[in-house]
Amino acid sequence: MDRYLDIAPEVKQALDAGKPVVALESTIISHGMPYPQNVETALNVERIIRENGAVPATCAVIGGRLKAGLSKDEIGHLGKKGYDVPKASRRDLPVLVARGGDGATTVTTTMMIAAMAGIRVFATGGIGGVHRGAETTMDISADLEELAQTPVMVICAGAKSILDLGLTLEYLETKGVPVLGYGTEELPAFYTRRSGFKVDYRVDTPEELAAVYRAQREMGYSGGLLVTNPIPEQYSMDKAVIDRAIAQALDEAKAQGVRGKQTTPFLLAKIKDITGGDSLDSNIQLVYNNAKLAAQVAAALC
Ligand code: PSU
Ligand code: MN
Repeated sequence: MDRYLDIAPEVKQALDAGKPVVALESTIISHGMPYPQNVETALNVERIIRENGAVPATCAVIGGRLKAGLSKDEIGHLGKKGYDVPKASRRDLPVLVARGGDGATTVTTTMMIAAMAGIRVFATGGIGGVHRGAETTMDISADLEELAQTPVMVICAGAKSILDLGLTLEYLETKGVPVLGYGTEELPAFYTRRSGFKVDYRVDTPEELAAVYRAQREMGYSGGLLVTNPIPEQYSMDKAVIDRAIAQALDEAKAQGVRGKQTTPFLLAKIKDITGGDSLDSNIQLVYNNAKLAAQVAAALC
């Protein structure tokens, strides 16, 4: 794997010295937010991780190289090119690497790169899951399979209700992925703190999260952990507003026959259009909140 992987010098040094490192994804940069807020947010996330005592490793594919840790210029490049950078899930990596292409890593491929580099904690916004209507479309995010097989702790704000959250939890249960609520018994729904679904366990401290991760490793599990961290109260959105936007986005996706890997980016962009700046602001704040917790957990693991 090392033949294909570049670990940034600062990240490599931290890993060798047993210091805390936090992985970050790049689909959120190229596909999740508009320019220039995407670049600004990505750089702020790195700063927050540093302020909390860890080294950030934003992951991507650049010129066919798997990257754990990007320069400011590389982050700027991914942000400016936006949708022109292909969204890279597990099935895309071999092609991008062979062709020397660029790719924005999803939760799946960021977990893969983190595991190759030896990074244990990864912060993001929301994960993919089982889509509504998956009983006929079979649209289930590769993120769930990756959580089942790759030993990385993913810290997110839950999942958007563009997904079927109940089926997503069922799938994770089948795959043996622990779903932990940080300071909550309820699965957060990204823009809102509540979803009506229970998580498996409530966990209240970074040390406790570190202990669960350690136990999982020491018992020889192959898969990862999902930590769901609710958006801070002051940034959470009105449930009725966001539910209406999601319903409208789902209707438009259906009417336009959107499918496959375009589904999630299409729905995210529509929701952003419908709700205007509000949802973007919430989105940014919940990522900051996850970055901070991830740095604390990474420190607790060291
Ligand atoms: N959900 C969000 N924001 C995101 C994504 C999902 O609320 O940015 C991105 C992540 O990179 C995630 C990917 O890994 O979309 C899932 O895509 P798919 O559903 O096609 O597997
Ligand atoms: Mn899909």
